Amino acid sequence: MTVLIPVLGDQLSQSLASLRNVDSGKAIVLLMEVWDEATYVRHHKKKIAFIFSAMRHFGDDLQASGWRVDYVKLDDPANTQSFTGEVLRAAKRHKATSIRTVAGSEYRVLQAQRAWAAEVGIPCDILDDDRFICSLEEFSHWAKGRKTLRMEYFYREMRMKTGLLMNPDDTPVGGQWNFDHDNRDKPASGLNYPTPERFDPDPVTKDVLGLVQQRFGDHFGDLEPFVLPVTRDQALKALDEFISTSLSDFGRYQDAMMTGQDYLYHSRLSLCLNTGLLSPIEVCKAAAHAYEQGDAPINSVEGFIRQIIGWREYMRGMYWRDMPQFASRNALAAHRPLPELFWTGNTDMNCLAQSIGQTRKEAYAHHIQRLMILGNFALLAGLNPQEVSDWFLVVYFDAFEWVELPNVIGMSQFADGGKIASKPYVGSGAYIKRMSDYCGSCHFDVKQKTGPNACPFNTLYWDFLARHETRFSHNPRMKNMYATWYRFSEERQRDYRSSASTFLDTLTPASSGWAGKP
Ligand code: FAD
Ligand code: DLZ
Ligand code: SF4
Repeated sequence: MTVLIPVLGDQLSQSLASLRNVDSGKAIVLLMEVWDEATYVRHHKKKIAFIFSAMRHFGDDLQASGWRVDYVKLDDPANTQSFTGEVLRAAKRHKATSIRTVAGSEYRVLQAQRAWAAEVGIPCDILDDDRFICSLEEFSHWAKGRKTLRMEYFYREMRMKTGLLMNPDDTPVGGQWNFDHDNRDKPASGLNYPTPERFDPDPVTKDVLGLVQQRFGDHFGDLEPFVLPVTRDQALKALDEFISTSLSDFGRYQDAMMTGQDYLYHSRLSLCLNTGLLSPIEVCKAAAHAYEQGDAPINSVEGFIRQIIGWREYMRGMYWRDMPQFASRNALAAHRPLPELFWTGNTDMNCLAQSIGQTRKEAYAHHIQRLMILGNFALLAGLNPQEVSDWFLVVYFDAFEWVELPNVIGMSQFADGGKIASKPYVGSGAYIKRMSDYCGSCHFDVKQKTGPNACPFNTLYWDFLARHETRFSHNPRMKNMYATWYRFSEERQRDYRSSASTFLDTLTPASSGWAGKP
């Protein structure tokens, strides 16, 4: 009797369901580097390097804990380069009598796993991924019968379920569920921004860097410097460092953007969370502990915990509720091709150039850069949401479809018709000027409303509202915006729209191939 336990690249946790309650003497853990996964979109080089290095270190850790590990490297000549091919081959090699695996986090992968039993000809047990706080069943139960599925109500349930920041009488600590109104400070110069810890590559990572440069050298993004945490110990260090240097100011400056400060007070823990190096509950407990010790204020700790037990869990629930249709939703009928500038960063719009430049360098941008610079621009410009989604899937180190797609198609592009967001996240140049230092060194003038030097966000903003008047003018949360639009003279309205149109004509569509999809 040999049980084969395939562990995927985002399941790198020794407490994974498939590794529990198994006799390790009768099991083989299979880790596989496969071309199919590395190229279903042409991921950022840093992301591939991170995954391979974290997988290789995880394989070593498992072995040190007494597991028999079969690790298939990308350049193994016998590698079939697909999950299914490798499971089939390993099942034969080890004369496996059954397969035990945790459900893939993405729809595409789960479909493949469901076919394994038939293809290999032995039983295949697919276990729920219980690294999440809310099971998919529990999410369906919460969603059942509700007219709208807003995150805020889901989040309160998760607070009660976990007991995080809760008083013994089931009321929220601090007397409120949400402290977001305290979390809108502008960036400030002269602040002592923390410098993220650098994890210098060890020989395992150096090997991977060579491989990635050789095999994926034409993918988007800079491979080096590579200083990401790749082991559980390093991830725990990164968590400690965030809690001690950044958490207390996380809330205040959560929405701020500043040139040269890629991370500000953000945690950068998304890739460790999404790949299993850290668990969401341990991260939230560490933050709650800092609050209890008086080391971080409630607005920061509540805001941080909400992102994880609220947004992160909610996005996963929404993804699985609506897949596979979710991926092709385009409620606003947006068809403009993705412009080349998303790949090159060559644009006179400084906010876009900064955010894309940083993305190329770090495979990271923080939430407001993704939502209110890149996503906002894509939405206002009417870019095709599927092309936008593919771009996001390629460029960020934390991009896995279950979390990327609902954030892009739902939250950012309103392409789900408003299931996730009650109104589109759009803003003019005034918002970007308020929350960043980008406008000061921009070719465009954020104060100009129309004409060739006007900030494109200003003209595109009004053009978007005019384009979608029928859909949004009755939305109670957008009434004030439309009231302003209706106060403009017809001539002014025409000026806005023609300036927007002139700008949109300057966008060159991306040459095909960057994302890697046909
Ligand atoms: P912090 O600001 O420190 O937040 C802490 C943690 O909260 C994050 O690590 C993350 O796990 C969680 N979190 C915060 N916001 C969200 C959210 N909206 N959805 C899910 N989790 C959240 N996140 C991804 O993990 N993968 C993606 O592919 C991804 N794509 C995005 C695309 C768009 C258009 C937008 C608007 C957001 C996207 N996000 C994605 C959510 C969020 O931007 C990132 O999780 C965050 O920027 C990661 O950086 P951080 O770890 O420093 O986060
Ligand atoms: C992202 C990624 C990449 C680039 N390569 C691999 C790989 O070679 N082997 C692997 O097991 N996982 C990889 N991953 C992560 C997977 O895409 C992720 O585990 C699945 O999408 C889960 O649904
Ligand atoms: Fe961006 Fe407009 Fe500011 Fe330039 S002026 S940085 S385009 S918001």
